[in-house]
Amino acid sequence: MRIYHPSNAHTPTAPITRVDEQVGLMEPKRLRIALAGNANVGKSVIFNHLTGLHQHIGNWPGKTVEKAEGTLSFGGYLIDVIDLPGIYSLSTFSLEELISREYIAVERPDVVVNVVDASSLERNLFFTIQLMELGVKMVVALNQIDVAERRGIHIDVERLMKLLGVPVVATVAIKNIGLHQLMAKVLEVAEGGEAPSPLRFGKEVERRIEALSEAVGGG
Ligand SMILES: Nc1nc2c(ncn2[C@@H]2O[C@H](COP(=O)(O)OP(=O)(O)OP(=O)(O)O)[C@@H](O)[C@H]2O)c(=O)[nH]1
Ligand SMILES: [Mg+2]
Repeated sequence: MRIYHPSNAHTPTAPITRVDEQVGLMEPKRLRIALAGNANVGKSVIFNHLTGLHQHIGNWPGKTVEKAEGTLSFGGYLIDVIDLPGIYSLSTFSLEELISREYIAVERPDVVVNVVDASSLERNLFFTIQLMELGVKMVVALNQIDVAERRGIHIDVERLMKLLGVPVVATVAIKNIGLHQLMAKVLEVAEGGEAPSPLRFGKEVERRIEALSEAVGGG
């Protein structure tokens, strides 16, 4: 098992190519990805690194919440990236949460990049588990590991990945560390990966869930 430490991190050798640097006449394959997660985890920093000047900032239809879309070229794909609004609280249904959930569940992006704050992992994983329940292909960006390390929090990335059954890539977005690896993993998942299996909650809870879904006609 490999414990993550910043000294293991390395700046990517091959830079992420933005659309303006793209060459060749072949029609690129298209992909749609969404950055989703709690507020203040680093989604917009990642979004800016990936898309640079190729951004369009508007509003969600009929809402006052900002909508940021951008494009990047990576690994032969033209990738549309959407920076979803951060989820502030799971106890209240905020506008941001509704927008994010609806986009993921209805628009079904090819891959969801769930950005989590490594220094508040427990709180952040609530949303990760909810995403897993939606059955979308996903990759976890374990961001702000520099902050976690400074607070003495060491995360075993391999173990987390095994426990969740979802790929996890450690990143320090403000230093552009791990973003190349993150995008490589996104492509891997888009091309061949499977959506995560929903978590099993134990016999008793599962039995009750089954009874409830039968009662509401879900079989
Ligand atoms: N130390 C450190 N700071 C980071 C890292 N990533 C982001 N930040 C900082 O965290 C803060 C929040 O980053 P944002 O990208 O705005 O977060 P967000 O997820 O888009 O937040 P919302 O839009 O509110 O949902 C900023 O002050 C960033 O500079 C990181 O890897 N390390
Ligand atoms: Mg943001």
